Amino acid sequence: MQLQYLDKQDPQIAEAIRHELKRQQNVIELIPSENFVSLAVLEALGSVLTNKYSEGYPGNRYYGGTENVDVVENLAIERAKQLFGSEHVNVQPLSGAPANIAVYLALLNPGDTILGMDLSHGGHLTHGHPVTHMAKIFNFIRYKTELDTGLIDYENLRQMALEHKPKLILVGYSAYSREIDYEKIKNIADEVGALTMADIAHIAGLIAAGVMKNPVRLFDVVTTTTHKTLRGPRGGMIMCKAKHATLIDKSVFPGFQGGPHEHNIAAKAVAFGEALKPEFKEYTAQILKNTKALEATLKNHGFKICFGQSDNHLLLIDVTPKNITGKEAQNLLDTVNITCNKNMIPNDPRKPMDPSGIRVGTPAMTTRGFKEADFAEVGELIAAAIDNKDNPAGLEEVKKRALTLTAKYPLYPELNNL
Ligand code: DSN
Repeated sequence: MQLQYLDKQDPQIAEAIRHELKRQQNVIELIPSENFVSLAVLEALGSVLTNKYSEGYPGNRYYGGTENVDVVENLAIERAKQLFGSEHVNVQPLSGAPANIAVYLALLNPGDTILGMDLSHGGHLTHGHPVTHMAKIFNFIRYKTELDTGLIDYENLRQMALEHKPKLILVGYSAYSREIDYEKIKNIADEVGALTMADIAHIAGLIAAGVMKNPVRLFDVVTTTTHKTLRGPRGGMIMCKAKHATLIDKSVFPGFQGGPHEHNIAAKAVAFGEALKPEFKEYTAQILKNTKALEATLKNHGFKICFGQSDNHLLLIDVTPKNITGKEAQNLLDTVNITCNKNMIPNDPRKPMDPSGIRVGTPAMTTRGFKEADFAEVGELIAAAIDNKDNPAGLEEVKKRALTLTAKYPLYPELNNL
């Protein structure tokens, strides 16, 4: 990897970067929120745009010399509008949590009630988990899924909305694998006079490509990160109806953030440009096929898939019937070059640092070129690793098979041996 300046000036950091490249090349990456950006995105991220301050918005900045960052930010906004069909876009949120917080602070007052999904049912920390600062400011109430169908319990959600009169109803999840009925949520919100917000961080790429339902035209506000299925740099974005534009923009800056990270916004623009191409639709369709292939193999091996099945890019698996915990499974899979994350399952009796489940997803390895047969093999490897958890020779065999798969689809070969 070409790190000519770092090699001379800071060899420790250069070495860590090289090791991370090797790690990414040699593992089957199944964390559903991770992906591999293009070299063009990496180039934009490492550009001189990182040097520039530009508080404000294109055409209306507090600093001089912003003519080039205005071009960059306008391109990011226009491409995002085209991708999602949004009336207004703010590309400045530094990531998903700041995007969500900026929306709450824009549209609500302290003490207002927000109805969001329970974390163990697939929700997200920033949707009002008691450990977050937002839970001290707003009154979060949590709805759940139906355990028998795996679907959101819309009738219960409606009853909760009627009882608690939320100002905002929040959908969008980080471990929930089913499609969302946005129309139903919108109807409930209209019945109680609530605003609607969807956090589509995980499925943004699938929505942009049209392989999952799009809430952007229906909902008041939609937030997302840009680095998951959307395959851009780490970052956030807010889309909203034109009537909320001023409040949202003022909330992001100057309300909550300072200078936008224009190198990152440039990388977002590059990724949005990639997502507008026909190949991206093929990529997202392949993500869905690959998830189904992985799901089928894991079901054949007796794994319990939470919510019944997956309609998107991820699977939440209760591993406890296999006499292993989520933490043990994550650590075991690490030893055979398969990376996933431990995860709470609905109504989990265990604790977050050693829960009952693992969460796996297909976006990253689909980027590398994996097809259904490869993901069927991944399912076999997960099952074989857990079956052989006390058999070092068996685990060694699984690791060899994992390395065969990663070698078949090289990652960033252009960066090797430079
Ligand atoms: N950390 C992200 C995820 O893994 O889902 C969400 O914030």
